[in-house]
Amino acid sequence: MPRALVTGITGQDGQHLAELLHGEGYEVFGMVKGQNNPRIAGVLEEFPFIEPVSGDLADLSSLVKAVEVAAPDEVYNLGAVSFVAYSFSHAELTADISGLGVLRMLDAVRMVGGATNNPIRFYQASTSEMFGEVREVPQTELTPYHPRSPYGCAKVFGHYITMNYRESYDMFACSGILFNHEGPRRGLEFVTRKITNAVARIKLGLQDELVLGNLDAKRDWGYAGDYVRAMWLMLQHDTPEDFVIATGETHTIREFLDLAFAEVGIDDWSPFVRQDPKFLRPAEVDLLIGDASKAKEKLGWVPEVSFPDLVSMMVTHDLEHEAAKAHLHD
Ligand code: NAP
Ligand code: F7E
Repeated sequence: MPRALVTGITGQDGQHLAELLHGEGYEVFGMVKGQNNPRIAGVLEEFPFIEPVSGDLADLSSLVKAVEVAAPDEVYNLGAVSFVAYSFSHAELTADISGLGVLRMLDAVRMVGGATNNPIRFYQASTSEMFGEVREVPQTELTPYHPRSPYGCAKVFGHYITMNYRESYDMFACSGILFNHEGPRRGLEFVTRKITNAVARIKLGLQDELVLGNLDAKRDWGYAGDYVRAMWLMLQHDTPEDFVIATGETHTIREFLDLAFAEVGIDDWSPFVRQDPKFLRPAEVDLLIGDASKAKEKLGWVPEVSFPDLVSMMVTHDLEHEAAKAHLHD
């Protein structure tokens, strides 16, 4: 039975990936940060097959121990400070966890090693935020980086150090440059889930307005379930390479609002949405659109869930979830 260690198991992607790996017959070890992590109990209730191991990306010795305990064939480094807006006010923490944390995880993998005939394979969660102020449209594996946030800067370091360890130590280490991916497990701080949750609550009469920042930014939004499949395929490939994972379509926040409100029968969302400068960022990423041709050609990966189906899936989930919560309080 193959063994995988996943950091960031309590996050959106960690949960999707754990589900996929379990389905593929893996023993799944999930790294859990903190002495009393508030999120892990819920995750273990939904995915009882996950074996929790303690570890923090700020602490190399804890990572070495986690790799020793899990003795993995594959490590997926998904743990990070991942919220771009938060990274501006917590720049040092972001650099430490999302940047140096990658170096620590690579060192832990290198120190523990794995059998010589079966070295540990390493996946790094790189991001389209590295492209930032984009130098070309669409963005590919060869597009230069110009990050626009402390998060983007930390991820550029994580990306290059993964490449450097691959080239220096002959490690099977690769990065997926994933564009935004969403779904019902997305954190409420991110714009898509903030919108679908508010739309559901407005429809149910539980909330009367939705306060947002920049509505004109464009994102290439896919479904998280499709994207974790690409992570796994990268580690099954015969050579370690970096891949862009994207849908090749871009949409504004306004278009997301159109579809989300239409899903509950509201055609004009303007009376419900207010803009507040407090949600604007010191520097914005205006346009992202990825070209995943390499992943299609070499991994056979293509996204399956369309943009309208993704919005519909999230609104439907949040309607059910919010209605169930409201009944509990009746
Ligand atoms: P997420 O939901 O925010 O999850 C982040 C995870 O990181 C959580 O499980 C969190 O654990 C963990 N974490 C935070 N600090 C840690 C630390 N010091 N040590 C160990 N773990 C720590 O993020 P996601 O959306 O699943 O994304 C997964 C990865 O892909 C991240 O690296 C993100 O930057 C990257 N990425 C995401 C997207 C996207 O659109 N979702 C796109 C490109 C790249 P606790 O909160 O339980 O402590
Ligand atoms: O913002 C705008 C905001 O926070 C998207 C992370 O997973 O994807 C994610 O980063 C856009 C931005 O995601 C609000 O200004 C407007 O232009 O949902 P987001 P993100 O910054 O794209 C990348 C690929 C990652 O790697 C990251 O880890 O929406 N926006 N109004 C807003 N955003 C938020 N959060 N809240 C608002 O009220």
